[in-house]
Amino acid sequence: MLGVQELTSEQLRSMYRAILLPRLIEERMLILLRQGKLSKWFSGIGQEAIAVGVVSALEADDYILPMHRNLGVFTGRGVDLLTLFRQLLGRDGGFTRGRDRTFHFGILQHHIVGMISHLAAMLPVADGLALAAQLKGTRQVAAAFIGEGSTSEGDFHEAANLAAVWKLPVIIVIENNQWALSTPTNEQYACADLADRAAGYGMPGAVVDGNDCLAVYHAVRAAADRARKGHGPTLLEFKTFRMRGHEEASGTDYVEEEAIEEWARKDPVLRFERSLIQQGLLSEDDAQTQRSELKREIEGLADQALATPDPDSTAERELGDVYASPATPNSQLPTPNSSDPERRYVDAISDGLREGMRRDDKVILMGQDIAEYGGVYKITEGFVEEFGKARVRNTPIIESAAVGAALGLSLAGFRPMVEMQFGDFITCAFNQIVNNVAKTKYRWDEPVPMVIRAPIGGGTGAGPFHSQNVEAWFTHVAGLKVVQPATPFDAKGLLLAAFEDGNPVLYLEHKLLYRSEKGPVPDGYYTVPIGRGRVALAGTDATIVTYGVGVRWALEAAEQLARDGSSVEVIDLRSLLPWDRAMVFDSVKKTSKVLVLHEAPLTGGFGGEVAAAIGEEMFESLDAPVMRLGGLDMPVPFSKTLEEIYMPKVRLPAALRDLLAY
Ligand SMILES: Cc1ncc(C[n+]2csc(CCOP(=O)(O)OP(=O)(O)O)c2C)c(N)n1
Repeated sequence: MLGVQELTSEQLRSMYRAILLPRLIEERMLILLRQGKLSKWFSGIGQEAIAVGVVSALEADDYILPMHRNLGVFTGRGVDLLTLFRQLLGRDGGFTRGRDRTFHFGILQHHIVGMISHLAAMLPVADGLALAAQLKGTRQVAAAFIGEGSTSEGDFHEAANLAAVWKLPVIIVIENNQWALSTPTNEQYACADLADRAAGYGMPGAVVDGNDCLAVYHAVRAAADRARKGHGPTLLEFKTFRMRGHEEASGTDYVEEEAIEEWARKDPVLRFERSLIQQGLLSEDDAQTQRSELKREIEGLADQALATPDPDSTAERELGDVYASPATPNSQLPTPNSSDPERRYVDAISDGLREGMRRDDKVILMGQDIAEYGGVYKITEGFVEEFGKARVRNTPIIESAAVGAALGLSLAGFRPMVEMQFGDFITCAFNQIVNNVAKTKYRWDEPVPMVIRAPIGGGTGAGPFHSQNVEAWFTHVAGLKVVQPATPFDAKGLLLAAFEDGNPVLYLEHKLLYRSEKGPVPDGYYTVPIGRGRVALAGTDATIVTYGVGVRWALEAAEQLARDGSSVEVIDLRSLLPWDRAMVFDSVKKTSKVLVLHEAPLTGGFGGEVAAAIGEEMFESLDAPVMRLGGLDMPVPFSKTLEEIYMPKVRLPAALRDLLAY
């Protein structure tokens, strides 16, 4: 065993207690599981040396991102055990109040950021936390746990690469327990050791005995020292063994008995205990007394937790915790003034970003080619000169890790913005957005202020992968807000509102409008409240509810019809999640006829939501069925002539005539 001499006997004895505690808690949990008092358990028995070694080697304010077998991180950081037991048993008073299971939560007070089920999703978050430390100039590091199986996930590679490129103070802690559910390592990866990959990312890597608490301690200590000196990340592969089934119900039939016996002889708790006894730092009696005392304490806590009722709540309370309340609720509705300077839509976005960055130095921009190059649409041109490279950051081509890193930054007090180079590529970040970013506030009550900007839409002859409208993929996701401005005024005001909001806001900007839409945009700071629509044109005979480029088409069509004596009202939703139901319902009450229009394909489009709500709530005001018009249910074609066939614009005049004539 390495380096015993470098730790005081006091430290070694407290490390013994630290490794014993999770083992004994787990043993209790396994009994509760057999008694049917616990629904599921992912055992970390045999792997405790890694969690305990990591916690012991790091400072209390270093971030740790544990996974499903790392009870030792929570106990090691001294989290309240009764709350933890209530959490593990799914009772009221647990860290998530019954909203998520076992270790799926963070406690920022303890600098722990817990997992989501999606494997590897927390690695990019560790990058963001480490970046926050780098930007603030603290000496904190972020250590992220991951199983060897999960190193096959894309997020692992994106995050490792990003950490290396940005020299982030990150420690990647691979727990190689040789099984990923039932899959052995030779069916998971083809390199000899996962630590070999480190060289490919440009960081040091090492294989470490994961059943030796002190070996773990020293390896992590060295990696942390390196990170604190600004030398960047380290990848540590801890060899260990999963002694029990993937989770208790699935068993270990596929594991050879000899392997289990061999690794039982290397049990990290017994090994550490024996070594302390051999060195005279612990007596057999001492060890026995500690075990008995801890067992008694654990039993008492488990009984107390079991006596706690199941979570009790109401729909209102649960819904009320999905979003953070906006920092400064906006009640006034600003409107453009014709004396304001005229700006293009693209310049209004740029202006809004600049205002947002000037107002709050916690706003950090990340995206592909956004720094010196100014972004593919030149929205951030000149930003590096004004704000510096630390705040205007080129990322590698990593949509998922960029969003994950933004989550980490956000948890550490920043207001990040990620620019998707094209909205279509947001699919590569889907998991981070819908599972990690959107669900954090509800699960463990930590707000995630951030903005994701995405240039979307067709009409530019850009083909199936640079023309899509992505809103419906996200308006289904509680925890996100989704906006889509149609005018330069709203483009700036909604962007500033998105930064102010305190929630994750997806800001969709239509590429066709960038340089063709112009209008008055005030200088300085103003916000357009999220969730409020706008009557783009008042009318009496029918309503078109739309957003984005649809507003332009609707206004053109309404103008055409006005010549024939029909008066069409156009509602620009501006915000899709949440959307302005009251404004839409008022308009329907007035006109009794409504058409919902969007560029995205019709089936499953956001218009279906609006149409359904009108049908449910306004049935008695309607003089015609609610009509919907969207793009054809097909990919957006490349050729301009084919793209015109796709676009609903060509079908709009006829649809409106039908509606008016109904
Ligand atoms: C993205 C994703 N795919 C699949 C799963 C299902 N799953 C949960 S744990 C697991 C095995 C993980 O193996 P490993 O990363 O080696 O960690 P270990 O469980 O061995 O600690 C799988 C396949 C998941 N949770 N997330």
